[in-house]
Formats: sequence, structure tokens, C-alpha cells
Amino acid sequence: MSTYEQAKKRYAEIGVDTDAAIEKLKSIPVALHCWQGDDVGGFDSKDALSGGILTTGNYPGKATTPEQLMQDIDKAMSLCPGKKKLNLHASYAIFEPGEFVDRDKLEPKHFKKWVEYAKERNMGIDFNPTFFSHPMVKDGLTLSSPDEKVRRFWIEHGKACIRISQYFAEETGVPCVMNIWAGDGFKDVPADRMGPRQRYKEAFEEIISEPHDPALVKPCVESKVFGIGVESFTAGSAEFTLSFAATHPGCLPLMDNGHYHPQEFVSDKIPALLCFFPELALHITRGVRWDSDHVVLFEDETKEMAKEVVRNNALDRVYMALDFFDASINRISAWTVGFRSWQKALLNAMCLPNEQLKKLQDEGKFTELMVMQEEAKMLPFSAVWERYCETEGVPAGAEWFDEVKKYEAEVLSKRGQ
Ligand code: RNT
Ligand code: ZN
Repeated sequence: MSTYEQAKKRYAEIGVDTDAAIEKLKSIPVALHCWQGDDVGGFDSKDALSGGILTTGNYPGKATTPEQLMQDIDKAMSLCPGKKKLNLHASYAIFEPGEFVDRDKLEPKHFKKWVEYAKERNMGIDFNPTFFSHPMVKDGLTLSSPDEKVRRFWIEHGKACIRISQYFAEETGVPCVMNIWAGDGFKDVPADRMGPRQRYKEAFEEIISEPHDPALVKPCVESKVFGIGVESFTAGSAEFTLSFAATHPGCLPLMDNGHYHPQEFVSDKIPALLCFFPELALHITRGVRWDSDHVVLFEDETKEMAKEVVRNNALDRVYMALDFFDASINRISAWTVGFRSWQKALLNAMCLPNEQLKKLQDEGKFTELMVMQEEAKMLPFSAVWERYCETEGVPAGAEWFDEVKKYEAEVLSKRGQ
């Protein structure tokens, strides 16, 4: 018997069908974020990254053109099993030579090349307006600015992005999740906490009033606890965005697991929101002490989040996207480790005896529940993972890194930065 056949038998004994888990996972889309490829740089400005997020490191070979970024995304995706979706930011608009269009005037045609790219690869596209790294960010504020001109500029940007999201969905045939995150906030103690939030609320409302098909465009609001330079106040706090989503049908809450206090867990929040929202969205990341956006690993909280999506039968209600950016290591590896880790977490969750474990809980058999949960950690999961990778035609183990090293030698090292 092969290693997989043995593992399959072992899992069957506890009522888990590993073949079915593998088949199911192949159909679940996970969005890969373009911005790991160039440290959230984008193509529309040479301005340094600003607005409450930060990348650190200067590992050589980052993508600086659309062609390079696309080539790098292809490389990373070729090393990952599973169904992919592409996650773009508005700052990655592709202009004709000599052309420049500011963010409030962006049109679907500025993303035509991305649509072609996604269609050729049979992928949907998710989208994000870019409310940072731009001269119209005034005193750290965009949608909540007291300056009517500033606010208007960003509202128009948001509306343009709704139109672009609609275009993505129509072209690819896959709904587009459009996430609104703005780092608006204050470094020090504000005198008015409600005013910015009131303006932010009205701005959100204007943006989502832009005509769109709610089955095709899924506007989301992402919360945050604080950012670098905005330590004292963040307009889009957890309560603010959650209340907004709860009171605006069609608008989804988006939880980024780096955006809470370190002892709060998004794994616990997922089922809480599933009790109320038909759909929700995730940014899957790894915060080290704060919202550091480290590469996602196959570790406890990652596994726990995946379990909450899987065992609550919510794979079709939770839109999953990765969100991290590490500029200190090979960026293709960063993407690959992160994407594979979330795939492992999903597969692991699908291979647990979830119904039996729930039953033990409901019957109050807590001793047995602990025993079984611990034993489940020792199931031969790696054999199932290897089979999944084989059937997806990607390397099962660390061999994928040889490909990255080759790509670094042949492509990245020639980029001359
Ligand atoms: C920032 C948010 C946001 C960004 C991306 C680039 O803290 O997590 O989602 O990471 O939009
Ligand atoms: Zn995020």
C-alpha cells in the first residue's frame, strides 16, 4: 500500500474521506495579493509607501513593471495547489506610455491587461481602492478628512473602483470582492473622535451608492486597531466597520487577523459573524506582536481560522484573501509559503472528524474531546497533503524552493536594482 493509501485508510477509520476533501479543496478560490511582489509599491506613483502601513527590507529583484509582476505571480502560483483568484489594488493600474490618470478618474480600461491576464488563467479578480501613498492624503486623512476637496477626491476614487469591480466581475464571470480600507487616524489624542467617523460613514455610503450588481460586486469594509503614525485613533475601528456592515445590506465586514489586539483571535470572531452576516471576508496574515504582515505559516491560529470556516460549512460564505508583505526575503517564496500554508490549513480542517468532535462537546464529554482533539493532531496529514499537491501538479515538498532559486538566478538577479 502506498503512503497515501495507508493514510486514507487511517482517516476512513475516523469517518474522514480524504479523497473527497482533496476534490472539494480544488474548487475553493483563495485570492493571492499582487502587492507582496513589489512591497505595496504599485505603478501609479513613485511616492514612498505611506498611510499607516509599512514594508521593511530590500531583498533584491522586486518587480517594477506590470510584466515583471505578472511573471512573478505566475511563478508563485505555479508552485501552489488550489484554485486561485487575483487580488489587485487600484495603484496597480496599467497606463499607456506617457499616460497618467489620477485615482479619482480611473477607468476599467486601465485594468484591461489585468483582465486579459486573469482570463487566460481562468481566475476571478478581487479589488481594493488605494487610499494611501498619495499626495491627496492630507494630515493622514482621506475619506474622513474635514477638507471637502480631499474627501471628494477619495469618494470619487471609491466610486471609480466600484465601476472597475463591476467590469472585473462581468469580464471574468466571477464576483469581485471590493475591499475598502483607509488608514485614516491620528498620531496623538484627538479632540473629536466622532466627527471623522461621521464623515467616514457618509463617504462609505456615497461610494457604495455607485450603481453595481450586488451579486457581482461585494463591497467590504476592513477595520484596524491602529497603524504606524496613527497610534492614538483610527476612524475605521472594529466597532465602526462592523456596525457599518451590519446596517448596510450588501456590504460585508472584512476581518484582517493582524488588525486586533494580540490576544483577540479572528478564529473566534468568524463564527460570531457567521451568526449574523450572510457573507464575510478575510485578510489572512500573520501579525508578530503587531500588524507586522509577516508571511502566513501553518501554525495554530492559521489552522484554527481555517477550521472555523470549514466546520461551519461556510466555504461559500467567506471570501478568503491573503494579505502580507515581507520585503526582507525572496518575494516569490513569501507568496508561495503563505499560499501553501493556507491551503494546508484548509485541507487539515477538512480532514478532521468535525462532526464527531462537535458531538462530544454537545454531550458534555470534555475529557474525550480533549483526548480526540490531541490525537487528531497526529493523523498522517502530510500524506494527504502530498497527494493533493501531486493531483494539482505542483511540488509536494521543499523541491519547490529549487525552482525559486533557479528563477532568482535566471530572472530576479538580472533586474539590476
Ligand atoms: C492595511 C490593510 C490593508 C492593506 C492592503 C494593501 O493594514 O491590511 O488591507 O494591507 O490594502
Ligand atoms: Zn488587510
